[in-house]
Amino acid sequence: MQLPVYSRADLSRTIAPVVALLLAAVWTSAVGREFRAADSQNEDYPTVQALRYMGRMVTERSGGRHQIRVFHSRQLGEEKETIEQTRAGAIDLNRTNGALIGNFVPAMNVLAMPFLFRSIEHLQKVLDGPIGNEILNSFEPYGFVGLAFYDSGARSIYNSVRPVRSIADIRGLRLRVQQSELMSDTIKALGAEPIELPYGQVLTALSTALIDGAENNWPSFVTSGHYKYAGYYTLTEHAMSPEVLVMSQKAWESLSAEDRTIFRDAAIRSSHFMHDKWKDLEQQSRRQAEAEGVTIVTDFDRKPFEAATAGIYQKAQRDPAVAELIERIRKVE
Ligand code: GTR
Repeated sequence: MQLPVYSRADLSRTIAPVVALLLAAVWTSAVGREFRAADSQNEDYPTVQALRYMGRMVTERSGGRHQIRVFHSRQLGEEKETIEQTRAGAIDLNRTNGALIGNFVPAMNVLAMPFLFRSIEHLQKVLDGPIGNEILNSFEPYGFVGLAFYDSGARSIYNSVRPVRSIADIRGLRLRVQQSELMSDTIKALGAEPIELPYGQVLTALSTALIDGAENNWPSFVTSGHYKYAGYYTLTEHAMSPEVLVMSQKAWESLSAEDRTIFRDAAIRSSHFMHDKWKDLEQQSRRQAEAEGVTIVTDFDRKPFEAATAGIYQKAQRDPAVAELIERIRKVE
């Protein structure tokens, strides 16, 4: 048998790319780098603090190799765009709301369904149990890696026109919603006119009466300044979509197995760190809104609100996987 004869040039042509690849692998896992994290909330918001906490932990555990640089207040763009950039690998980490990432990850959209959870405790039980874990593990086919859930409480409707005490009072109000078909459908089902706007445009839209109101949790309502223009807050608690921290596939693939554990672990710890801060801010925000004259409507009949969203379930349940997930969530005691 004749063995092929390689010239020196042939050999270096074959070996050079292999060596380059090996060097790149050693380089990325040993040298480390800065990871860019996006958050649409303001500098001191609990999710932003949690990302910083995670960053400190990652730096410490990686022996100073990796850093997380947190871009808060939509410095990297509005949420919808940052999610797209994360999917493309241009942003490494993104703390986003369930309703927004739900445009890509079907199970996250389920978590944003109206009146799905009986209480925050019910939601927490689902997220902390096997279903939560399965959902976090379902991100990869859509281009993300789910790392941890963060608190977001319940979302309620607020407006500047009148106190909403019954479903009839919502009729005709122009309410801003997140850029999500599900959120638009929900508000439409309740009889209002949904207006999809990025978070960063809501304050101006309220102050110029382009919209009558919006819907959000207590901390967002207050820290964004919306409460100054929309003095009627009704505790509809119609959605409890949690926040979630995702990593881009590209960044994830650049990590060694050991570093992946460091990131995952730090993300989970950061969500625990945030939990207490969240509870405090929720109470504090509600107190502040009340003290500054916001009318809070708590006595109203939720039943007609829930009944009005039945069509959303009919539509979603056409997908058997979604129907099954909804049923499993409802059964969690
Ligand atoms: C907040 C959430 C943000 C953003 C915002 C919104 O509760 O933390 O990520 O989604 O709602 O309404 O746009």
